[in-house]
Amino acid sequence: MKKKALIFGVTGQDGAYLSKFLLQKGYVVHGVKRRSSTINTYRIDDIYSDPLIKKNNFFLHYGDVTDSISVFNIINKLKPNEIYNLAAQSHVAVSFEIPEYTTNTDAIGTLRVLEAIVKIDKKIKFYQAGSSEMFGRVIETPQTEKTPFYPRSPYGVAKLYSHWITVNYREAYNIFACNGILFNHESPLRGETFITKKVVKALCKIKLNRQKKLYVGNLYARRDWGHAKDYVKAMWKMLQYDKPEDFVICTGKQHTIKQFINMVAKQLKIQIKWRGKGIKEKAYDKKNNCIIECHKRYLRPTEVDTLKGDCSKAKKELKWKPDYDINYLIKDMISYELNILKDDK
Ligand code: NDP
Ligand code: GDR
Repeated sequence: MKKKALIFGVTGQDGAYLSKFLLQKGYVVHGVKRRSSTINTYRIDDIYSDPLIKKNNFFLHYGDVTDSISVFNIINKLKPNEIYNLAAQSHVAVSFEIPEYTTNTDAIGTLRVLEAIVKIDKKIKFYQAGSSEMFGRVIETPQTEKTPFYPRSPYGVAKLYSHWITVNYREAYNIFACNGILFNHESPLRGETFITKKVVKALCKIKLNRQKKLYVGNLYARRDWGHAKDYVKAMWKMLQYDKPEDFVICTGKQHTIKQFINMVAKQLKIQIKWRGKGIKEKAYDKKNNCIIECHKRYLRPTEVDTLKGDCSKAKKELKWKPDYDINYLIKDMISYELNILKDDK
């Protein structure tokens, strides 16, 4: 019998990579998509045309983690072996604008899934998409599974609730529930408003004279960026481990936003020079045109200044390590973007 997986958040970046990964492992994959007025499945549409994936192994269902009825009914109907809860309002800056919705989805959404598991079948394994944002104003560097949390946004606080409710349901009901504490991971399928995608897309367009300028926020925040392809593998490994535990997943290397921009510019062979300080800092090309500016609209009420993880536990116990470094990540993102721009003249 093939294993059956259910993914909440299947239409997102990680949902797309995880679906493909599980299908290649021989799973039957079910995904939950939200109803929207425009089609929101572009990241997974190619699955249907992949000859390696048999058509009757991938199914989509309408649902929403803010709707207990849909959560219960889908789990009850499918009775999957594994559930991956990737559903979230995942943008940290946006969580300050819609804090109540973010909490309902990112915190109570997890409770709804866990409660359904306990009521329907305690043998269902559960993965919760936790975040390095829970470390927030970091208490120590690098961050491990033992580092105390200090979230700095409604998003981070909501994810922290999900972390602890997952631990609590594991201990109270003896279910196989794991928290991944994943650091930033990116890919060509990253949402358009996250900094890596925003920078890669804009600099590709600037290179081809299709855009003049990019506006960003804080250039000096530091992030530990990995590739989503590596990170979905870690999610799966957590559910195959012999006991349910929580794991930090990261690369252990950090860069500032400014360093990331410089690396993208270098790969695209755009020469840039930085001038000015603080919010007035700007980047100029070799003809002295200003191509990057900072704008206070992209600053957050409270910022997470630095994140750098230590994934020794995952390396030792799950035999997981990242295969891709930041240079490959940037190369992958650039080549995807240039390909789209080539077809989109
Ligand atoms: P995305 O924003 O790309 O995807 C989020 C997914 O959740 C989308 O499929 C979205 O649907 C869905 N979703 C949003 N709200 C609801 C809801 N109310 N009910 C059901 N589904 C909903 O995020 P990523 O793929 O990057 O991340 C996956 C998960 O991992 C998220 O929970 C995120 O918070 C977490 N995470 C991500 C990290 C990263 O660096 N990428 C790091 C650590 C944690 P739609 O397409 O319709 O919007
Ligand atoms: P993050 O990712 O908040 O870490 O959350 P994001 O790419 O949004 O920001 C990273 C850092 O870049 C700074 N920044 C900007 N960010 C955006 N989005 N736009 C800008 O113009 C800009 N300029 C500077 C930010 O201030 C921040 O310091 C991501 C999400 O995927 C979460 O869901 C996930 O949990 C965490 O990563 C780990």
